[in-house]
Amino acid sequence: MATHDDALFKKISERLEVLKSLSAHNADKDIHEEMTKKGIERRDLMKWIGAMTATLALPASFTPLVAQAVEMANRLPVIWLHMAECTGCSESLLRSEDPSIDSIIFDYINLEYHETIMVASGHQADLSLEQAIEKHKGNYILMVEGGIPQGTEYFLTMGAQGRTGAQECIHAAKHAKAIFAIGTCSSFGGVQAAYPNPSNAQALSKIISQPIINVPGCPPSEKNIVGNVIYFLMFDALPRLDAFNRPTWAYGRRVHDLCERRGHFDAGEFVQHFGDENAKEGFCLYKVGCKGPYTFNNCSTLRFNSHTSWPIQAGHGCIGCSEPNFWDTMSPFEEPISNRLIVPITSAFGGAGADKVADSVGIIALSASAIGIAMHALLAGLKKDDQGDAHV
Ligand code: FSX
Ligand code: SF4
Ligand code: F3S
Repeated sequence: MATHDDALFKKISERLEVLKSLSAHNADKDIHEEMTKKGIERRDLMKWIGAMTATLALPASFTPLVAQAVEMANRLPVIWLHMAECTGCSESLLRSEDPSIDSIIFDYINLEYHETIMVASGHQADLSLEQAIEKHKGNYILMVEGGIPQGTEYFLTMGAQGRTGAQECIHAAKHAKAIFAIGTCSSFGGVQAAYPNPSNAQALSKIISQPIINVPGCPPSEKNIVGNVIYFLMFDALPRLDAFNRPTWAYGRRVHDLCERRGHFDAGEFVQHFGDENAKEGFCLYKVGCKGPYTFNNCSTLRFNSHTSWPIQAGHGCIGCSEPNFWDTMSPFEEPISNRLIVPITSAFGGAGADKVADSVGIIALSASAIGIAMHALLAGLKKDDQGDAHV
């Protein structure tokens, strides 16, 4: 093992020792027993842990550390707030009908407050939130789902005291150890913030001033939510982030890079219309609007619903759901960007112009490397301003 890995291994081991000494929520519970109760065999969990180790870009020799972090997930208090959204992020994770390993682990953490699944309501719910904040001051992770209307209070008030969403976020963030914006709405505004954004919905980063880890996707995959929890348990620190504050272990590559239809893209084999012969052959969906070349996410390898499927496998192109402003910049979703008259300049990659070239001189000319070079050049040119917003 290299020296760097040795040092990292030691650091994580020390962190896990500290975790061991902390009091555990439901201390009588054991993650392996919880898995067995839900019909998950030990070897399936070990397989999941091996895959998670690789997903987090850690060497295979770190697998036992990831296993320990999973066992100690009940040491981590989490407060989860709901803002303006469809609750798809929670649903992606909790799927009570057929719980996945990810959802069982999430169930096992110390989820102190989550409005969708808790019994309390009204004053009782307010009290639960206050008690959770007080009890875990400085130690809890705050997860916020949904966009947050700003300056237009009547669009989102919550709880018995009628606090606005923004007030609730500011209040809960004050004593959080780390803050995750779960989903595209919380990370970037999402569907609420789509033009004309009548509720003036904003990203969490516009509401609070602390550092935020964005975990976008509409919804994000359960692996990206749980992976961040595991990462935080092991490192007690923020992961490496990209220009949009997304962890690079999850959002470091484009959907297109590892897409199962990529061979067809390279060979110039495209679905021309939904339902045509090429669709039956599983050809590339670029010409029916796939935005995989412009979208940074790991769905092509991790997939959804316990690795069952993902949008492109199901036959629809990627709509770019983990990118800022995707409702405005990536739509119409079933047309390539080149078919538009105007490319909005607010897009992260707006104006790349690569597709225009593709459609007029033949898609093969738009080779993987051509798009890759364009994307890397644009990303390298992204800067963060004083507010931490990335722009070209
Ligand atoms: Fe829905 Fe979450 Fe989309 Fe938003 O996911 S799946 S609208 S990202 O906040 O509930
Ligand atoms: Fe896959 Fe879309 Fe890229 Fe085609 S354009 S290879 S369907 S990501
Ligand atoms: Fe979203 Fe595209 Fe993945 S639409 S789920 S980023 S394939």
